[in-house]
Amino acid sequence: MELDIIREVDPFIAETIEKELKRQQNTIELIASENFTSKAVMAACGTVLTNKYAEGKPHKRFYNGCGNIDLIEELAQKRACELFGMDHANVQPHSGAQANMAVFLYALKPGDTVLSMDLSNGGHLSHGSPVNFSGMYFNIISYGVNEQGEIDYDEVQKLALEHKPKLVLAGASNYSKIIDFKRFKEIADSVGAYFMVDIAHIAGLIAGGVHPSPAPYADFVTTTTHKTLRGPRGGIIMCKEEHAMGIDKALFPGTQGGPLEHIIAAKAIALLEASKPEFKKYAEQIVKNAKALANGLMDETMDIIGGCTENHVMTLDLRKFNKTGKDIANVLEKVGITANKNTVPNDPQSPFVTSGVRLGTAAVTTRGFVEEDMTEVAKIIASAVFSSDNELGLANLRERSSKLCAKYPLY
Ligand code: DSN
Repeated sequence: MELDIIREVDPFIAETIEKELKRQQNTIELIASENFTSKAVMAACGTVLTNKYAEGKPHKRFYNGCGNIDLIEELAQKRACELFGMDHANVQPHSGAQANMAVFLYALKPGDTVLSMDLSNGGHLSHGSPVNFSGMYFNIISYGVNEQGEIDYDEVQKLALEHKPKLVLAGASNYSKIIDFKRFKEIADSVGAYFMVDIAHIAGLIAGGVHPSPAPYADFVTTTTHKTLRGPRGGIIMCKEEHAMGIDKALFPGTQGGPLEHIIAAKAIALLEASKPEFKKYAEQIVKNAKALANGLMDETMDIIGGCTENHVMTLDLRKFNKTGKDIANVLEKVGITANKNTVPNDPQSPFVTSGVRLGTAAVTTRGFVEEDMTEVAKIIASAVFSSDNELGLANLRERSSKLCAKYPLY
């Protein structure tokens, strides 16, 4: 229906969206940061709310005519606070990176020290990478992971005492273990630092009760809404009440302009969905599927960093096969599996090549995949790694992927 409307105006865009729909339907999506929203979430993104300017916050806007917008944004804020147990929520960040930027602007002065996870060890660009504003304007001290893929909390404590950061940041883009927020908070307290947690990857797992919550400990919690939380693309900042006004100002006018109220409506819907008992089952199944995938891969002689996963994500370590993440991610695409190349700890390859592939189970779990399907996915991945030069073999594997996709229709 919507596509027909688009087609009348812009056939190329309509046709390309249709192709993308088919790609998503006929691909096993293992990118750990992607998911498939509900139709209700998606519908909200295409509404008249996109027409409205609403700079400011509910009931304190710079434009008139915001009565309906206020109701929607307030409800989204309330649902975020209730779901994650935080005092205050700002639902306007356009993305996780914008959410993080606003916290940095509020909590730090240029040159202040931040202790955060190194990007190549599983951190995030906006946590202090030299190519991001966070690494350009602040003094970043990084912690990493050991060969088991685990944060060494004693090392984090040591770095904190040595460098006296003003902000300690927990949270990652590629970390497969449960994060000990209590321990991080003790470290932050030991040097009088703020404690910030970026839960972008694990927000849905926290909402579903399968990962501990940082709420009792954190000054600031940032997240994206489109990963395990299964909402529209966007971000949220939550914080303790004492920081609420400063955080709001740091986002607008500090770093953003007009909020995307159509996306905020979609966030409200996703937050409602994430509060339902079905979502708890979904979150549990994400973790079961991740464990089944990791075990399946190891049964096929593949290496997983840390030897297991405790959440939705894992890194396939290709070093012993002398293959690169870049090549294998491309081979996987040929067999109908989408994933992304990713560094392994102490990777000998550059970040553009890498020795690993990151795999996550949030999206396939939304489709309905269960453990036995993940075992088949593991077999397809392993066969693709072993027969990466055999075009006929790859074509057969593509068939097996298509069969799995057909078992769980999407949209
Ligand atoms: N793109 C996100 C991810 O893949 O984890 C990070 O920004």
